Amino acid sequence: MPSILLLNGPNLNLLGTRQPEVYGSETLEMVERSCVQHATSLGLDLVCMQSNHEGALIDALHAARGTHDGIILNAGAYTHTSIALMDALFSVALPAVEVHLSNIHAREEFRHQSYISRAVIGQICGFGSQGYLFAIDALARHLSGEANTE
Ligand code: CA2
Repeated sequence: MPSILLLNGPNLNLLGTRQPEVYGSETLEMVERSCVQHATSLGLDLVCMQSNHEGALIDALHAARGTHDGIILNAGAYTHTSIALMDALFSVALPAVEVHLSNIHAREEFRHQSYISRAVIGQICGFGSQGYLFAIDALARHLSGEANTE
């Protein structure tokens, strides 16, 4: 069974506790549960992890090589700053989808830049937690060879 790593970055452990108008009212646990359910329904295994630490996220990406077949990453604010995370994504050479709950392009200027987007097959943003489900669909298609993404 193909396996996907769902990786969430800094502050996303606080989902559902503040700023529901921006990030929704579901907790990370709720989001992860529906992702596992959706992946299972598509015949995929999905493993979830969250960290507030850049190095731990990089370690998780390195460990994904040989363990998982694809990656879904919401790197939180590291999206806009971390060349190290971008390099780690390139180095593992697994298909990855970038997800953001909010539409980062409609927000402050500093959120428009994503280092992560250079290393992924695509970016999904602005659809709240549904974006993770879209990312699972996209990876499922990609892994099955049906998609026309590289
Ligand atoms: O829209 C997204 O998913 C973001 O990756 C979320 C990051 C933000 O820095 C990015 O620009 C866009 C922030 C996550 C903060 O999450 C919280 C959730 C609830 C309460 C407080 C923070």
